Amino acid sequence: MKTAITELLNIQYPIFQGGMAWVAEHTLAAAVSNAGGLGIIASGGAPCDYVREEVRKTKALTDKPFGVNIMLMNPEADAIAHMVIEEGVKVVTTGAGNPEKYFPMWKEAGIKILPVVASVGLARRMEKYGADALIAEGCESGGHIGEMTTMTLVPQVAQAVHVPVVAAGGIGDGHGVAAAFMLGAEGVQVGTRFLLADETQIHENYKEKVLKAKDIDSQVTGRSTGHPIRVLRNPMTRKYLKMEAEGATLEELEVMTLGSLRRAVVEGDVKEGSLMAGQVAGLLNKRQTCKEIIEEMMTEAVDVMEEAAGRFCKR
Ligand code: TUI
Repeated sequence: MKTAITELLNIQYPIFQGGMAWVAEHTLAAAVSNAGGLGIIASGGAPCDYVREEVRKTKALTDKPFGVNIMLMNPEADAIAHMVIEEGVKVVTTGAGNPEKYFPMWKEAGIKILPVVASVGLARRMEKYGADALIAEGCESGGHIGEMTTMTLVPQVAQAVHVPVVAAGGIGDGHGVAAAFMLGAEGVQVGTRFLLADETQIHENYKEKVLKAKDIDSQVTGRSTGHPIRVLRNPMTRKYLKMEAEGATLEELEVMTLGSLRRAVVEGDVKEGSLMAGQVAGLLNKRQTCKEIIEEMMTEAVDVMEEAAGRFCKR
């Protein structure tokens, strides 16, 4: 399939793997890139040296393009922004903030810049500063989210800018891919479905929770802190939301969540850990390789679009 995104990045399929903190490391990113999508290494809150090592390990596993996601609330975001230049990374995505101060040096280095945006305002600003494409992420996503849904955000961003748009949030099968294209996207970013990929190194307990999740099993914690995070409900979210409703301070809430994503991903603590996952988790029911995920989603998307054209468009 050829779209503005496959052309821009020289990849086979217009599917990105989301840069999920603690999850998106070299085995996952390399498997996605080798399967023809765009694998992405996450920085999350990790130190720069850790992310650099992940980049080097990914390079050893694939000669295809891959990206690095810089979570801008990471205290070492500045160092990581320089590291991607030193390591010759070709594609950078950013999240949870405004990356414009890094644009001049990334452009100079020839890096393709794809900020994640959750609003039309930031989308316009990123285009003005020279973003090569935008990832419009709706609040169906797991992890840190904005206010808009994918259904409403993607067409508004696509209409507001001239650069290609990648849709993210709630896309877990070929129907979602087809829908994203209909909304004006030229590509999709998929997170939650890749939690179930054989190549992810997350704890089995986490995968089981995603497999068992139903449609309404995610909740948003932290709205009162200004950093809303979508996670699967568990004893930790119940305690957190109760404290939040009772007016707990930012400090009290932070103490509760500190290290909670690591607890879930690495230790498999599905009771007190933070199980970041999107609303699409209820749709997902099998483990597959990255190659199977990508090929199945693309085949299904093409089938859905052809079938729809035949069914709805007879003149
Ligand atoms: O970044 C994400 N999702 C994430 S990051 C993450 S790691 C984390 N762990 C603990 C606490 C906080 C984060 C887990 N999930 N998605 C991209 C994204 N960016 N979603 C929303 C935004 C966003 C929101 C507001 C981007 C920019 C923005 O405004 C920036 C501005 O200054 O205008």
